[in-house]
Amino acid sequence: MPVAIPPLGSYDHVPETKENLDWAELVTVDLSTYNTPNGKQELAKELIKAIREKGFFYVKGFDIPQEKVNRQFALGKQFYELPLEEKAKYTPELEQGKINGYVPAGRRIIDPETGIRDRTESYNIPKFTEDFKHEHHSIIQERLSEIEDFAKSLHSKVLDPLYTLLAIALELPEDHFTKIHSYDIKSEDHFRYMKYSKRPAEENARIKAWSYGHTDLGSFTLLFRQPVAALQIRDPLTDEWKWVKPQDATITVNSCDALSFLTGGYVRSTIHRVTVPPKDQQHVDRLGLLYFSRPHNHVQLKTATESPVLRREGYLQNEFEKSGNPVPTMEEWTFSKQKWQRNRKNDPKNYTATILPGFQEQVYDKELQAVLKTQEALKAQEAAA
Ligand SMILES: O=C(O)CCC(=O)C(=O)O
Ligand SMILES: [Fe+2]
Repeated sequence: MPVAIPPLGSYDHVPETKENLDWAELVTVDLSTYNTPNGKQELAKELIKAIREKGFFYVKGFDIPQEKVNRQFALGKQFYELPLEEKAKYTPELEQGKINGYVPAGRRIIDPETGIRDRTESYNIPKFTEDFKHEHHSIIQERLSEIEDFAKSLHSKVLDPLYTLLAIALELPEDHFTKIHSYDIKSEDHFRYMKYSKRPAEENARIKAWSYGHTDLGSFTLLFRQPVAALQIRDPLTDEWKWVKPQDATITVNSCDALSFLTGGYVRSTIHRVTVPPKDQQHVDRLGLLYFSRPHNHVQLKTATESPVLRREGYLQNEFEKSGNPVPTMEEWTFSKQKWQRNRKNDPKNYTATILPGFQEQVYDKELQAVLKTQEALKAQEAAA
């Protein structure tokens, strides 16, 4: 007899902050006009402007009911309520750069001065193709077909339209980017439930950010609206940190490293971080729902010089091409960066390591830069003594 699946329960989002934060001004791309005459041309212009100028935008009108989104939040919440030992059974070999499964909290020092560690847990679910094994805790396993449908609907209803619009904007064949992101071929895409547990006020007062500034390594990251303000982007023009406002019924999207490589830097991979939430939201956990879209593993990350736009504008080489180094495949890039992310520990020199020849990482937060400098100087003194 089949065992009944326990009900998910409803998911209530917490109230938004009342604080008047310095919000980023981001464009909303409304996909409900995608199939109207001229719709694609207009949206393509909006999209390319957004990812050239800010690297972040909102998308709405994508025909996925909020109820389905809320069920995913409810599922994430249920999973994170499990005891640590249960969740830890699903931890992959993180040091090898693997990330599918459970990534426990406390692996990163987020305040090098005090040694305070992160409280961030992730659960990553790869594509539903024969390339990936799906062995999950029963809470996830029982809902796997629902998760599969949800992940695939993100591809067909959000990502495919965005990749088509990008191709139109670059005057490339419309399927230029959808072809290298199609669902059935192997890529390291993943769907993620992410939880930042709340912290005591005195700890929040000491910490500068819950995660430091970084860029994402793939093509587009989708971040479902959740109300706890904490995501900040570094404005590419002014270098100021701006808060990203949770907008109803939207997904926040950012363009990432791979798209920047494929367009010779024409598209931005914008620096962002998760900072300490405003005071009126520090008493709640912050649960996120994300999808990381990436090109197929075998795609070589070379500039699409066949784009008339990139030719006219003179964006014809990315970092690897400019430096004369081998241009990596997406697979090489992914695992090199993921390994670096997991192994940099608290050693100042690891923060600015070369991920692959031609691409060096940077520290994007002034506060972290200062602390790392001091630590480096202390180490040098100790070595000399
Ligand atoms: O939780 C967020 O708002 C952003 C998370 C993020 O930047 C990431 O996981 O790469
Ligand atoms: Fe990110």
